[in-house]
Amino acid sequence: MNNKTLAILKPDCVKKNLIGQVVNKIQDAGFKVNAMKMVKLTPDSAKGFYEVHKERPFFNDLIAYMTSGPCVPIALEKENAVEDFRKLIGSTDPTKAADGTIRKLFAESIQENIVHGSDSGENAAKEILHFFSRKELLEINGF
Ligand code: 3AN
Repeated sequence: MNNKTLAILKPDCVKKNLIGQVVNKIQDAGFKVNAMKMVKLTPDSAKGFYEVHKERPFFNDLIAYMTSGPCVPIALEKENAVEDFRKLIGSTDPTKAADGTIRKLFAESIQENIVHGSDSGENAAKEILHFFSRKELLEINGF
């Protein structure tokens, strides 16, 4: 699958009232919104989502931050979605992100970095199903 990716507008994005501005940037870059909702992650759900990082020193902080308020997962569609979305958001560390990228424009720090983007087609499929059921995806968008 290379035409879908999962974005999450993270709790800092929601708190800073930037949902609209970030969604605008995403749509202006040619992504189609397939499905979208607002959720507050539980610690278990956040730990499951970030399982790959469980040995990293920042894991507990990451879970605390991702459960600190609501976030907005968005299933996106575009040719070459994973790679193009990661280009659009810029480096994990906003001080290293290229000019014009979403993180360069809006992010505070390496942790509070506004938005998540899947890192592979395989993970995109898993991550979309973390937030949206098959039934929901079918009802919403005929997946
Ligand atoms: P990306 O979101 O750019 O794919 P990952 O997957 O390496 O980056 O990291 C997942 C999340 O973990 C990041 N979005 C960020 O919130 C947090 N994170 C990554 N690296 C660090 C770090 N060195 N210190 C604190 N938080 C980090």
